[in-house]
Amino acid sequence: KADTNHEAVVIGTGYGAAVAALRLGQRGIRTTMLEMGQLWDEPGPDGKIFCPMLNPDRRAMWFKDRTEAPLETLLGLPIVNRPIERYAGVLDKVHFAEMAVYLGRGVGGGSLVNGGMAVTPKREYFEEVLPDVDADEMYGKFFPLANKTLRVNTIRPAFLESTSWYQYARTARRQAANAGFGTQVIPNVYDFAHMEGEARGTKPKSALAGEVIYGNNHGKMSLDKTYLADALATGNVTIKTLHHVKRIQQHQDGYLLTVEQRDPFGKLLNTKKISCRHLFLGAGSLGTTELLLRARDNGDLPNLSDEIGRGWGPNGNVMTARTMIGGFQQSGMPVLAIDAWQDHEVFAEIAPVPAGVETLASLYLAITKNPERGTFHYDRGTDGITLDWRREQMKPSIRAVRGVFDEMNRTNLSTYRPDLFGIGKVFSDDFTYHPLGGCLLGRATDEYGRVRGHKNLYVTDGSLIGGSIGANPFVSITALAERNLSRITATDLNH
Ligand code: FAE
Repeated sequence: KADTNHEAVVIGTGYGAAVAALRLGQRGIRTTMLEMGQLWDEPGPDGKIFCPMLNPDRRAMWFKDRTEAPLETLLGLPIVNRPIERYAGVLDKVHFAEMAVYLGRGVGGGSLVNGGMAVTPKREYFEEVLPDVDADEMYGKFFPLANKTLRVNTIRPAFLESTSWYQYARTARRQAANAGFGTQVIPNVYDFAHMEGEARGTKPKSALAGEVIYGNNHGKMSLDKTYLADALATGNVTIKTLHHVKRIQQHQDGYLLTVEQRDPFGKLLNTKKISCRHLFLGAGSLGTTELLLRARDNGDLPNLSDEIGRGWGPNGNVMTARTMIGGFQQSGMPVLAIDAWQDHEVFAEIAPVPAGVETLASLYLAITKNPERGTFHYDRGTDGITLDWRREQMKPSIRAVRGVFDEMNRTNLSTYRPDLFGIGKVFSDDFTYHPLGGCLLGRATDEYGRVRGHKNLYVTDGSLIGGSIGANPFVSITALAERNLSRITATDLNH
């Protein structure tokens, strides 16, 4: 029997989902969020919620036999990753044929595992990517609102310039300047007052203990501390965890969901039917696109358009590293980026290698402008999705990255590191942290994320943005969701 009490259901608890839940809750609309991952608020036997970066355990990854950290090797040796028990851990790596995607799993989605870099994209590029969105309104209203609600803050200049924990970033900045490239200080959602306390020894260490991709035990203002806490405080929002939405069907003037509830070891506890009037998809680029493709191709939502699945891209992500003395102390939260967008179409975050030892490496996650796009397809055999994306589609990104880092190496007498991404590989172009697209705004949906072909069905996450945004994406995803929800709550849910 269907659980029919739901006025609105939000699938997922990442950025887009969290905005939807807060704004619906504030309007007095009873809203249920369904999240396949766990709520991360209970300490394990070691007293910590998340596992240590350098000694990971089952909490690290989503049902894997071994950790899959992006730096696979050190000095060419496979010493970074280790066997773990299969469990509903916090970081997932989803493998497609020629591209892999890292994702956060749990209440807060990607905010639990990401670097916290809160970048408002360059207006010119935003207008190029989303020409039908009013940029005045975005830059005047919704970007400031997103930054404020996410509790974005900026490192104190005196701390950045003096602390040993950012020597790696200062050295990379100087070397970028030698090569003629500018850098920028990047705001973050990590609480820098907490970080300064960590450095003084008055606050428990998290960023300064190298924590990031397997979760931060302190300091990080992830969504569970901001948008989702505010949403719950309205009294109208509830979150159900370890609830995986598998199927969406049309049901009267709303939707019927088939949801699998599991325990953290993967055992199926219950298969539920939940019906609702308004359905918001915030399951991320992969999750939302999969649900809609399955519904379209199985005939559950037959009016969905051919646009579903199209326009996907990895935000031009390329990871690379050079030789450099970085210091053995490195904060896990990046605060500087090389901005070579104007001449080279590269925006590269200066990333830490928080190994606790001197690795003689300077690491970068480069975001590049790459016009190539991929397409998702539903595969009836596996009941999953495939991604039509070929390795060679990263060629424009590699060319752009070479334009910056060949010059960095030439002027600073450094070399690429061939021992970090598998032996001999200097550019890691087969994974992304920034999946974008699959249900593009204005194509698969209308200009506000209303899915074309089915009423009361909305997309609110990174799948709306067509493959590239030229900066780390979560501020853009949040601000766009704010814009869309402000319209949708005023017009579609006004009662
Ligand atoms: P997302 O945050 O992925 O949330 C989707 C949620 O839906 C997840 O909690 C899923 O578990 C859940 N879900 C999926 N399918 C289902 C289903 N069928 N049923 C129930 N629940 C489901 O989506 N971005 C930045 O701007 N700055 C950074 O510094 C940064 N660093 C990153 C570092 C790492 C290691 C990673 C992985 C990502 C990073 N990102 C960064 C990217 C950023 O986290 C990402 O763009 C956003 O999290 C995407 O937000 P969405 O709302 O699209």
